[in-house]
Amino acid sequence: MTRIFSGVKPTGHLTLGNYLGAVRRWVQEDQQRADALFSIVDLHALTVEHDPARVRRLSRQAATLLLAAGLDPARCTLFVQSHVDEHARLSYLLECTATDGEMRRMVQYKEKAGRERDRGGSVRLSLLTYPVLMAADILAYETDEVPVGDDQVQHVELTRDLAVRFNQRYGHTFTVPKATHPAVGARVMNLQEPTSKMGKSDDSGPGIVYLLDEPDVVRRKVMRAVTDSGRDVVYDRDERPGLANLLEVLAACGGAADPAEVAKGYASYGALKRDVAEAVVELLRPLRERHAELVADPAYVDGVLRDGADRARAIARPVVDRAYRAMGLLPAG
Ligand code: AQP
Repeated sequence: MTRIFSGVKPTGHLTLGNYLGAVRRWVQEDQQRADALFSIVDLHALTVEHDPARVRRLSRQAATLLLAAGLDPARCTLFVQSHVDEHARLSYLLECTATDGEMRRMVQYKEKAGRERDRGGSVRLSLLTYPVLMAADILAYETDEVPVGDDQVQHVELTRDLAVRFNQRYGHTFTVPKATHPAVGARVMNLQEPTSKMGKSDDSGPGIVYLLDEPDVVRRKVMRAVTDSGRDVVYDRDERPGLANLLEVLAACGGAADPAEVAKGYASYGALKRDVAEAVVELLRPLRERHAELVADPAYVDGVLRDGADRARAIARPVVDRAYRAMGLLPAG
């Protein structure tokens, strides 16, 4: 059976981008057809300035939201990354497989390190090495497929390179995974800055639709989305990124329709925005309702995470032990 691994970082409240780019497909497709593991990758949230209490809170909230979105513990494995030591164990071996040049080429590193430095802050070493930890997340589970948004494709490519290199050098140890991504919704853009990704750790609240936003807040954010001075509704990602983003969101909310086709149904920006707002509100309504129920039952969520970590550990331990032996580390007696 195909093995799938994917994760979400507790760096902020989950967004519409996370849902359309990743979570919806985890729920509707991946957990139905494959042996799927989904992780709250909390170690990755420590690569930038963080508040410990907030990371803890966001980890629990992400788990609750993923269950509310429809992840079913009977069909998939949901767990917190730091509950399974194998991720950190394998990460070190992969640091001994990767080169520093490879790490410095990662686009996310360059962007985030640049932002940190512009703010006058220091750059944590883990920001440079985190793609290796991500590779460990994936390789520890003999993963075949990694469903991700466009922003993570480069990291999955790195993971493939590391797996191939390790296998060639030390003998076949890892499955070489591949990235898969949704046709529409692969990159939802910030409503206020439509050339930037809608990222949950950004500060620009009005441009980000959070899954737990009240319906009126969603409507306000969509109605105020930045577009352009044109009048006709046409799909052009390069020249009219704000409008294109709205069309893509509407297409993604309705399934897999082509945004250029969606554009043909509109004569004004106002009508389009109103429909986008209502489509997003309706998309999120059941999720918000289920989330409210689950919040009232934290013991259930804890139990799911405990069982998930047990299952994840049982898969990862033998794979990582094998990698230790392959690299020449003496097994404990
Ligand atoms: N805007 C997006 N459009 C489509 N897919 C997206 N994803 C994230 N944002 C979008 C996908 O959601 C999954 C989990 O994402 P993540 O937690 O790794 O990243 P994030 O939400 O982008 O969080 P940050 O902290 O704001 O990320 P940075 O700052 O690292 O960009 C992934 O499959 C991701 O592709």
